[in-house]
Amino acid sequence: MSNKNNKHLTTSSGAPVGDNQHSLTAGSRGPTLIQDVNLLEKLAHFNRERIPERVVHAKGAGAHGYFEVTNDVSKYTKANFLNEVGKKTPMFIRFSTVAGELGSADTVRDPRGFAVKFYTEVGNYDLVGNNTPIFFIRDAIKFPDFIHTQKRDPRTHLKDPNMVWDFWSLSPESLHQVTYLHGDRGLPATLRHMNGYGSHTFKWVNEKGEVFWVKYHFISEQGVKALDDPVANKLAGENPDYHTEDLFNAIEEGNYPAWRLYVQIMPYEDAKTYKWDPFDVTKVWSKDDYPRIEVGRMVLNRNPENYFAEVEQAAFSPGHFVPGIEASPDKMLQGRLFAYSDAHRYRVGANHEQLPINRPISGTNNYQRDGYMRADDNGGGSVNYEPNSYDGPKESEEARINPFEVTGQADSVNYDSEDHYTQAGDLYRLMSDDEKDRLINAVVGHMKPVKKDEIKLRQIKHFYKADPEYGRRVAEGLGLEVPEEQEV
Ligand code: HDE
Repeated sequence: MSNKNNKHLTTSSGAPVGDNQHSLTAGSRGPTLIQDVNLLEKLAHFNRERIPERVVHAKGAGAHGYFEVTNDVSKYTKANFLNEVGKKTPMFIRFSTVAGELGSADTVRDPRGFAVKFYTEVGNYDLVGNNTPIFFIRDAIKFPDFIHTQKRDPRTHLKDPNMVWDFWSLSPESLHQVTYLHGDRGLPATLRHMNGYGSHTFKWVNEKGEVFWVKYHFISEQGVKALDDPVANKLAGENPDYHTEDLFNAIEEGNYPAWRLYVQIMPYEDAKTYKWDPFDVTKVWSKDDYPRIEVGRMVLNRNPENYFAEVEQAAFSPGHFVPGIEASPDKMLQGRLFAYSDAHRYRVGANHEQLPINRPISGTNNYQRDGYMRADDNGGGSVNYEPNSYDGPKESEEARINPFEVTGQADSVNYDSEDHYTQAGDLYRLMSDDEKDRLINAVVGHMKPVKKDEIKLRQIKHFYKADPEYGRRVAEGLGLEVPEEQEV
């Protein structure tokens, strides 16, 4: 009796199961027998079904699709998957909220993760971004503290706006993203109606070794639409999986969502003189200075067959580069280069990249061996060290990173500029009147429960410095005066 192509129920060791409805007992009313190994296995495996949820971005939805090159950008990068118009690369995306736990609601005010894995012919390239082009902080060392304020109060186990606004009011670099978050982009109508951004500056290197700085923009072909607070709050209660369901149904019905990928390209030397530090992820580059150039089109056309296997186990890392794409000195990006694979080794295991969803279609060839859950042949009898005289895999010249100058002293230093107000004010002034109304309502609603006026006043000062109207309207909403204008 082979289990191959018939429907015999088996244990996880492949043995056929005699009875899956009744535990084995001594007599009809006797105690259960420990030799009922199917019972023991089922209960024991059930206890181990959950793996640790992501410490951030725990709630998410994923989809498969393809990326097609629509414009030749080979003069900027030698990246293989971008080197021919019409070239298609399979990809997988995972959208997510940031602060909520695995079972939390989709329609909360929060940035949305926008993590793309390109299964290229020379390894996986992961672009792990958000639906905002910027971030709250600009040094990785502040991230655990920032996330603590986004999660639950250690005593009450409740979300606490006191922590959130205390941290933001003492970290003025957050003002731009705080404004973005409380505007319409913080409440996307669906995952299909939002843009995605790499956020950081990355480095592109072409065949000649010329280097360019680049920022990625995924522009939704569905357009950008937002929910307003009352609708979002109602949905959070009635259908906490509203975005997940919408994405799944759209793809199931053949209504494939698509995004156009553009890049902003900055010549290497411009970084030294540009008016904004191009490696400060709380700031954008003006599109007037560096217009967007089209690269390709991403289409999502296949739902996961199994959520846990494909979405829960997906492991993205900003450190998954391919030749032609490299890191910039952005301190947040640098910190992320360690954090993601470290998180996956903890959450999914040392060999998480052997799981089907993470496995590169280009295969792997290295001297790494053993470790938990080795799911391949572990290199068989092949040589497991280098250098060796046994024709083991060798380095590839084109994968060497492009050497670059470093200057200055080793030190813990701040960025050059503390102007966190110009770009936040520009964003405020770009908003229509009704979006400004929604923004002020969202900020006031979020700040109202904060107990200490000191925190509120400190934050109002930041809003005021971005735009006096912004500050005044928030102060009014909170029944406070803008601190003495000359103080600001
Ligand atoms: Fe993340 N982030 N992050 N993040 N992040 C994670 O990786 C981290 C940051 C983002 O769908 C974690 O697997 C640090 C910026 C997305 O699986 C973790 C810093 C941006 C996802 C982690 C940041 C992101 C994550 C949590 C400060 C947008 C979900 C578990 C330097 C550009 C990916 C995990 C998915 C997930 C660390 C900041 C986006 C802990 C240290 C900035 C989309 O590794």
